[in-house]
Amino acid sequence: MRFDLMASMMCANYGNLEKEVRELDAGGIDSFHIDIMDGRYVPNFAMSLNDMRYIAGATEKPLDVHLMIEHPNNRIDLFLRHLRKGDTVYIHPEAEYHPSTTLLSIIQAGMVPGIAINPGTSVETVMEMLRIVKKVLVMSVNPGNAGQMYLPYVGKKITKLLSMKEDMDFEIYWDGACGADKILEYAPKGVRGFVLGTTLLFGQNRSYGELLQDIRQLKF
Ligand code: S6P
Ligand code: MG
Repeated sequence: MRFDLMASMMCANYGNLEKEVRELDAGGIDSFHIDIMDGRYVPNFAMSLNDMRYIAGATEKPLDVHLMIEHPNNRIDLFLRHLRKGDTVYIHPEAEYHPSTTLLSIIQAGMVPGIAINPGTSVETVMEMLRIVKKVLVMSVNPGNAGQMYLPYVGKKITKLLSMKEDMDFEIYWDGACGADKILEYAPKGVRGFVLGTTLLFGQNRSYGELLQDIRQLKF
């Protein structure tokens, strides 16, 4: 079964970021998930522009940039100029007056446009944007922190999005509290990728290569 695995780099060991990137890369991660926060849209500061630039320069794998910032369009150029064609940029529609304009900037720069949907955000409120984006990142925790509990009511929203994805031409990705149980349940239903943080990948006292191999060999 085909599904992508993304490493949530805010959970990495910043004491040796180069080693972390190298081991994840060699261990078979598909892309690096970069959680950019501004302390306003979410109550936290995680990664920022320099962290993203460093990781972009340390790997040839794609980046998956999750912007949890207010009005991303104001300075989206700062991020886009350091990304490669084919990298993904997610915005939160609630954080922008004109999110479709921001998505257009991402498309024009050659990146893959995405929206991130908070647990409390309904599919109906982002419907038109589903026609523009290629990726939908479903938040199964409230944005801002790693290590939170899964919010089960998100499941119904994923079911709804799964029924729309072919027609509207987007793929669904999972972000938050992703354990093996979630991959076992949702990859066969059509969720295309999973962001891995403290629940399944970081702080486990086993190598990233072994952990990723275990996930790839899950018995569906
Ligand atoms: C949350 C962020 C996520 C987390 C990830 C951590 O604001 O967007 O990408 O870093 O969910 O994973 P876990 O397994 O610690 O919840
Ligand atoms: Mg994220």
